[in-house]
Amino acid sequence: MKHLLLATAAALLLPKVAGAHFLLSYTKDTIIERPGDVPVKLAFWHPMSDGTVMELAEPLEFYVVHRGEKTDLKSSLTPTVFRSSENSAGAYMGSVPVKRSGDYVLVTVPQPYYEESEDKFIQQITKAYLNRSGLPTDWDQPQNLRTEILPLTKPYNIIAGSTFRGRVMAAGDPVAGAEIEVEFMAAEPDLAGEGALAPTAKPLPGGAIVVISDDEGYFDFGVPKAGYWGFAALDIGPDKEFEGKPLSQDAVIWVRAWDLN
Ligand SMILES: [Cu+2]
Repeated sequence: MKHLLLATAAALLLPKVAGAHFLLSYTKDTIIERPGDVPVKLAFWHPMSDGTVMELAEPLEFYVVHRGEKTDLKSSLTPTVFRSSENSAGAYMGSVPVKRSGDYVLVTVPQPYYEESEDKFIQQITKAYLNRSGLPTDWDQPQNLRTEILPLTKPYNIIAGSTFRGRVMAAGDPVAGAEIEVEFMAAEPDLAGEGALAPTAKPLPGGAIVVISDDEGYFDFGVPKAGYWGFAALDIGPDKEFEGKPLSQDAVIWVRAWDLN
């Protein structure tokens, strides 16, 4: 989405701009073979189109949960820049220590971002998952966030061609009829540099890919291709206002699909 160009159209025609922006919590891999510090890039971007990057302020919270235990990672954050095909903006590099076997659930709670073209704030509370040694420990547990997508499919090793199933939650309750935008991370960030690698897919015609949750908050999506897929349930969190303006509090989850070779 080119937010500024769309501003007029949005104001005149659309009740809600279908902006496929995603807060990335990106690691090169989800399966961590060797113990050590795994680099993480945080950037607020339109990853399917390698589009506009939004300025990311220092997150309010950045932590990992492993075997139910929370470890604050904010001290690992250092500011950096992220460059897309359209612009560049502030981003962060962090690091997560992966030692013992099991799941590592990465949680980022960003500061609300002011979207000028819509005169509102956006806060994407984001989860991503790592695993070491194949031992499942935490992935199926809620993290008790203001809003989140609870995975019902193990999120770090989905078979390309199968489905991802999730449940949309806000303040601990399922959310019926939630609008969930789906996006393929067509271009992956270059962790050593400030840009992205060459895109491996183009955005679909017809705008954002959207799924709606059912009466009990469940949704599923057929994952057609290996790589990272993001799901963002929009404007469903319990916090609806920030600094006197509307707040879209979104739940984002990143999952990783693999080809069955
Ligand atoms: Cu957008």
